[in-house]
Amino acid sequence: MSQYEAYYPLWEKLNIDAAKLEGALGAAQKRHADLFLTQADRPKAMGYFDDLWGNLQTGRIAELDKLKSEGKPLVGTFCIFVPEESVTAAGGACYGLCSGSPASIPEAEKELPRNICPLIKSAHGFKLLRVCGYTQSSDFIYGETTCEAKKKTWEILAKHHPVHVMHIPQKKDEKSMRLWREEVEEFQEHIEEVVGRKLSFEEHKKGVEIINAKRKALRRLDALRGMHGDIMPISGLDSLLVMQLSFIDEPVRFTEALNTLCDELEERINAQKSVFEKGTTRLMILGTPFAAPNWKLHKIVESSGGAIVNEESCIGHRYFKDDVNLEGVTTNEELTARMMERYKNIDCACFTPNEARIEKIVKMHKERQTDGVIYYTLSFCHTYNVESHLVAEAMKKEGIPFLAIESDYSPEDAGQIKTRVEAFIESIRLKRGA
Ligand code: BJ8
Repeated sequence: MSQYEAYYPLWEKLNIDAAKLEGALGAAQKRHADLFLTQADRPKAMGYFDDLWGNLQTGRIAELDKLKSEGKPLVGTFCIFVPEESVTAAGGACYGLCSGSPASIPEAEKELPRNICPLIKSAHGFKLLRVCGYTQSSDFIYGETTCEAKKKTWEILAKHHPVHVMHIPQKKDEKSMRLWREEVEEFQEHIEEVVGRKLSFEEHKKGVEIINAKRKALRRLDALRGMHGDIMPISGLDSLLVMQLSFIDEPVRFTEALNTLCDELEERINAQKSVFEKGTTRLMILGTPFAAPNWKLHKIVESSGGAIVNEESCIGHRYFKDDVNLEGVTTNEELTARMMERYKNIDCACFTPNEARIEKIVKMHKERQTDGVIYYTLSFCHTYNVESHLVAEAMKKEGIPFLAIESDYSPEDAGQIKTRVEAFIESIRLKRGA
């Protein structure tokens, strides 16, 4: 008897290809076990996140199904510009869709060109193969116009699933912000259509408070993992898993579990307990998002003498660095304006110009006392790839060691990346005289 048999009726209801999903889950669980469970001296509180990974397409999908049966909205997204606060306000779930696996890419390439970003192809393949419970559960997918690959893929994806598209401007002037605000209001209307009524100010405020609390807990993890010198109480790989799951889990429960983990990390710091040896090279990763199960770079770096102390990425610091300021807010209109203030500070490379990002990277490097940065670009992501030139110039000026890596989801370049990462770490050590 299959361990997933209890979920067959749910998968069938969601039009999931159960045989294919079951095969994929076996591989995903094995990879998680090989990479994560073999790490020495992990925090005990990581158990919650390991279990969550194990329940990703089962228990968590059953929770979403329950929400749906109560008339709550379920919204799948690919970008942190989509206001999850509004979905939370409606009692629904807003989550990142499956998009980090190479296994679904060949299927996607039947409809999409080969030379576009793997994140988009992976997500599209998940839909074609019907093996992502999140995609299948969604009332609609909310896409955005942040890059060429995304905005054209939505037209094709819409043939397979309901899709709305949010127009994200590429500048942050007054005119663009007015358009953006209209797009956010339209998003809120779509949510209200699902619940069949207007959401009150109190509901909206509650939604923002829940997501603010989640971001605060993620900032706490960020500070604990990388701002205590040689004492690094958790690996970058484990931290990445937590951040990836922050886009999937029920936010109140997730925040509680993360704060429990942070309490344990604080105890470890007090006891001077680190999972890395003294003098390990401290690195920050900059660039495009790491959708689960894209763990390749973290694994390579942390098995090559480096420790990753932060990700300047949307699955990382860019997501949790700012809260929505609720001080003195009394109406839904004011609340939306405050949300816009926060969204405006997201320094995605889709904006031009985007100087604030470079200033922020230098500041982050100083705060975390990193030994160098790795600029990570998913293959064919033109905005982040082009912007890497400006970031490299700024790092050179500041004397910060810099390595640029462009990669997709396949394991084929792992050996080559490892060689480059090892050489980078060695050059940093030589410079330090270590
Ligand atoms: S706010 S980084 S989540 S757009 S899909 S742009 S990697 S070519 S994901 Fe993003 Fe929102 Fe910006 Fe963040 Fe490049 Fe690929 Fe496009 Fe991508």
